[in-house]
Amino acid sequence: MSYETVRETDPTIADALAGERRRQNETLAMIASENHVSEAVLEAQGSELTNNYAEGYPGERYYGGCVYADEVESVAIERAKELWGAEHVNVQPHSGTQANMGVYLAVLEPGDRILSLDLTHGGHLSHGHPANFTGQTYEVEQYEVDPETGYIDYQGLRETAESFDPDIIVSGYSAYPREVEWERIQEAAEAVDAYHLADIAHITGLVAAGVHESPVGVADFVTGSTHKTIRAGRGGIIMCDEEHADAVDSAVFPGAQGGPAMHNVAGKAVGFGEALDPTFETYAEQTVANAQALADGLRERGLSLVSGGTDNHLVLVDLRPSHPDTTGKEVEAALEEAGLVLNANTVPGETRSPFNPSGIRAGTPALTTRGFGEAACREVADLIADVVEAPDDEHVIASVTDRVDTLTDEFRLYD
Ligand code: DSN
Repeated sequence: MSYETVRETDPTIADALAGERRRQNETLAMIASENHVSEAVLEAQGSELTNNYAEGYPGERYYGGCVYADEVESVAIERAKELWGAEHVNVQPHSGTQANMGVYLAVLEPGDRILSLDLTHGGHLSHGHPANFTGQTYEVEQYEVDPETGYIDYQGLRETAESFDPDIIVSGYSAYPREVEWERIQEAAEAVDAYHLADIAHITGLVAAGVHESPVGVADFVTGSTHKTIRAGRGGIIMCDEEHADAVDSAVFPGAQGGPAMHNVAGKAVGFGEALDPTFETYAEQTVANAQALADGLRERGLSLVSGGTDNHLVLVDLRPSHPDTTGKEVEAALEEAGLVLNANTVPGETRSPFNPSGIRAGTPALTTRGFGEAACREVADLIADVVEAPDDEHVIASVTDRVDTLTDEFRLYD
């Protein structure tokens, strides 16, 4: 895509758009929740569907002029059903949080009880954090990871469920590097007659490709986002059985949202189509292999990983054992200076603040899209370790910057 037309009318924004393209091309995106979509998805997202008001669902809109919106949304739904094997899919949520909101509105009343993983242990704001509508609308209790292993404490979850008696148990996480045992959480939910929402926002693509066990058909509701390990552009998605279809659809529209962002739904349709190609499975497998290579490299350099490694697309480094005086924010800033973009993250048993926590989170979905394999990810592990060891050393930052430049030249992104 070129920004020539924007440049004619709005040079300020054209400069910012070109700058962002350059930034993505010339740095390595290792934020575990980010990826790079194809030019086809970008084009669909920039289409005239942004002008269309399609309140309602295909064939049942509140406005005229929805003939192509109907076609696009129906195709997105059918492709999603094929990818994840769900009976019912809603592709309208604007984000993963909006998808979760749709589920809560569908089955909870204000004051009902949510049991979810603590944010500092890998959970998400929309699972009941006090600063989020969920923490303000519902009563929330949290489970944790086992402090020794870093794995979900399934037994603790079960015991908390029995004492707290939740209306819904939320599984699926934002900073959890291990495979999730959906069945065990489902058993806990059934034991206390609660719904089970599996939020697979981070691993939507891994699940679609069969690289991570699927909660579809296990949990009552599965939500996801469409821009992390699947490259379908920014947005959310809800999957459920037919019995919950009407409640979910009404909760999304008119319950939580107005008109759908049909240009984004078009991006989802195109991205889902790309994910149905057999090459997507190879991409997902490589994403996990790359995360494991990254984990191996970091461990070999003496860094401590929550849970000791990874089964998915991300690693979570706890800086405290190896570098007790270095914070996640310092490392994030030094790495960004060198062209490696990831985020500071809380770790289980966090002793600092969420804004300046003790860990860093790194993911491989975007690197894998660029064509990285395990050897390049091992090299990135070395670069991260170099910076962690000397975040204030300008010679180290300069040397890492040179090596990042070589990698971005070798693994090219957008033209
Ligand atoms: N903020 C996203 C993440 O980085 O995990 C989740 O919504």
